[in-house]
Amino acid sequence: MTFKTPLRWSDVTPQHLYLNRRQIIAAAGAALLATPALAKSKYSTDDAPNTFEEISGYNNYYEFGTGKEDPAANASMLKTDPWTVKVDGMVDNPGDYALGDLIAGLPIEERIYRFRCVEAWSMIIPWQGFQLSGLLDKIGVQPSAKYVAFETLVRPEEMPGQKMGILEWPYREGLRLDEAMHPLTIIATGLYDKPLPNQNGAPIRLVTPWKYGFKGVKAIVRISLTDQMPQTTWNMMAANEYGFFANVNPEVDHPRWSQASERRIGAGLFAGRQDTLKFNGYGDEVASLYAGMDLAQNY
Ligand SMILES: Nc1nc2c(c(=O)[nH]1)N[C@H]1C(S)=C(S)[C@@H](COP(=O)(O)O)O[C@H]1N2
Ligand SMILES: [Mo]
Repeated sequence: MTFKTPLRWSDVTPQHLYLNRRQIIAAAGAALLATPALAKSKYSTDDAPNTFEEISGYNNYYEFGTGKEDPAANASMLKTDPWTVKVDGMVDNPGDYALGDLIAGLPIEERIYRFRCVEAWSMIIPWQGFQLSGLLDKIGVQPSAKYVAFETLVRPEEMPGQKMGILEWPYREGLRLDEAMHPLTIIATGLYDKPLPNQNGAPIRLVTPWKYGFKGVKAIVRISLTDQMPQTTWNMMAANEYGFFANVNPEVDHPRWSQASERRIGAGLFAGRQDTLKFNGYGDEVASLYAGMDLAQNY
């Protein structure tokens, strides 16, 4: 494919720009663009991604306020360099790691994932990141470990929401070890060929696409291996509404609203709601992790 007329990037919307750029890369090779060619992942969806503006302008990040536009307005004050991550618990190589050392050598891929918030809205997000399993292999998980716990930074001077008692800080999340080792589970370092915006969880955040968005703990400063199911922020806050597993499940409603459908951000006023898919559409990959478990009890 060749272009007869030069494309003017300003003529197209970001979503079209994204698709055109992919076609160009395929046709002409990476030499045309300065963007490093990232490995294509078999785990990516073909759904058209949301725009960068949507993904970085409509966020949940209570450290910066509870409004969807608060994180974009307030998160630029967070200093993400230098960044230290504490690795502790049942690991062979515990320590306080400079982020660069901790993730050195882990292959970064693009993963275009569906994202489903527990509040029944969704997006398609082109993350860049590495498989959490690679990091866990590096730090040496001991045989006794059964869970991974994560904590977000506590720095009220730069995270104004932490001066308010909205949640108990630090924000905490956790995964069972088999969930953490699953190839779909990534730590994101960027999106849309850019470093992760602060409001999306810079410098590193968890992404588990078959689970509700609140599992995706942002600005991670601690990774602990344990043999006990870790406490998680939303479960501590309202155990009857937010369980440990948080698997996307249209058959199990939230006590205050249905989970059967979702609103795709950016789809327009008249687009209508979409049916929510069990495990957010990733059932072929992850359903076997929960064989024999009652998912209405283990929500
Ligand atoms: N530290 C921290 N991580 C967090 C949250 C938060 O408030 N604080 N919100 C969660 C929720 S409810 C969602 S839906 C996702 C939103 O991620 P996004 O803003 O990148 O779309 O982040 C999750 N991670
Ligand atoms: Mo969410």
